[in-house]
Amino acid sequence: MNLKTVSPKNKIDTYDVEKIRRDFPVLLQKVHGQKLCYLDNAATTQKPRSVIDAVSRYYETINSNVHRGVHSLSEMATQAYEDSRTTVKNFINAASEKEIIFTRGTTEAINLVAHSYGKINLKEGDEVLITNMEHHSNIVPWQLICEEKNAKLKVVPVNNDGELIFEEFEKQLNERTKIVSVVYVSNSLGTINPVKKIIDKAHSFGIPVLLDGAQAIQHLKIDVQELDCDFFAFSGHKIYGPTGIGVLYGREKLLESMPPYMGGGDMISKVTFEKTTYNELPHKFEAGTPHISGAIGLAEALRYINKIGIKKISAYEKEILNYAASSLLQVNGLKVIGQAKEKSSVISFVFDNIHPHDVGTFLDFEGIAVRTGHHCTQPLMDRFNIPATTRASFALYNTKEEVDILVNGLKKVLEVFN
Ligand code: 7TS
Repeated sequence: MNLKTVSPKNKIDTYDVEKIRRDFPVLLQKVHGQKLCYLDNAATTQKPRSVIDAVSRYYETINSNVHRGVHSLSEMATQAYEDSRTTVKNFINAASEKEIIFTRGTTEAINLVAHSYGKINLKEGDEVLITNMEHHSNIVPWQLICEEKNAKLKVVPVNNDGELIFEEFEKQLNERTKIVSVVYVSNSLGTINPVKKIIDKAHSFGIPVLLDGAQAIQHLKIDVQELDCDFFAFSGHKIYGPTGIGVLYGREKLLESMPPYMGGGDMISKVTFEKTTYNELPHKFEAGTPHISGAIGLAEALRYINKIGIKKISAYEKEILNYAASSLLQVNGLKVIGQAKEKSSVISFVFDNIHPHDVGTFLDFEGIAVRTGHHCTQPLMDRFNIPATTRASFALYNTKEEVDILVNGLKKVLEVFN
């Protein structure tokens, strides 16, 4: 990572972070009498006023169930829900709305693929390839289906900087590998994986690739056709949208070949007690009443991002990350876990003699929100021989002043605990 402080002349003039901050009501609050310094964005992001309003407006004006009523409200709700799908499709440049499945989040999206794709494609002796830096939601669903099918879960190791060892990935690919499932950006380390290289290599063996995009969608430009990935999963709440809504992108041909994941209303074409036929994509994978207001809120969040521009956001966040990396060098004894050359928006660190939970609790009294713990990546913590880290994670509204507040907070932690 570039540890240089970015000089003022490199400042992105057109990025008005103060104006952006005013769009987020939560950020105006005080916590323990201190100005809130919210640095837990990898866990969830705050919501702009436009998203909050879009959700309220839905309930105030067109609340109704979708895909069933002939009455006006139902038609309007259906239109708004399906328009949201189109907004998502355009945001990630999918080829068709049929490839956009609304889920509860990344976790449900990965479970859907593991169970549906796995059900028809995995048999005894087959392999599923993941990495040592996966979130539990990209480990456990695969373990469940591998156990059922007597298939093997294989893991690509990471080096001491927290980078995936590409040569090991290449070595582990073989004719038994039935799917590769990889995190795009690590939630614990911030490592950006070389996903294009991974996809191209896997495809040379005819193996499909799922990208866990939970920490990528809000920071990087995503074009699923350019990436050529087969599946891409993300959560709305990590990209300034509501909780309880997420997306599975899947290549149409693959989704067509896969059986339904859940059964219920809306996913059927015709039901008799003898046999049921299923609805077309994407509805085949959306059983039951969906999170209509969530989809509408997510689409509004994507419009908010589009208004600023994801590339501008990326550049600004990189500036903040570099500033944080160099500023944290001032804190005695702080050790950064994860020094990948390509990183995004996350810094995890430890102290030799102070537990991360003590660091997090102390910082909270200073108004600073960070996450402490294993971040649902216990195997990765084991790899670094640590139980937990303190993690600061940045979003489009964070400032260099907030990085300074974090550094000062950590200096106070040292005074108190050492
Ligand atoms: N994958 C990654 C890389 C994640 O960071 C997370 C959530 C998930 C999957 C699961 O997303 P969900 O929306 O379905 O829960 N990560 C975190 C985190 O880092 N702190 O809290 C949640």
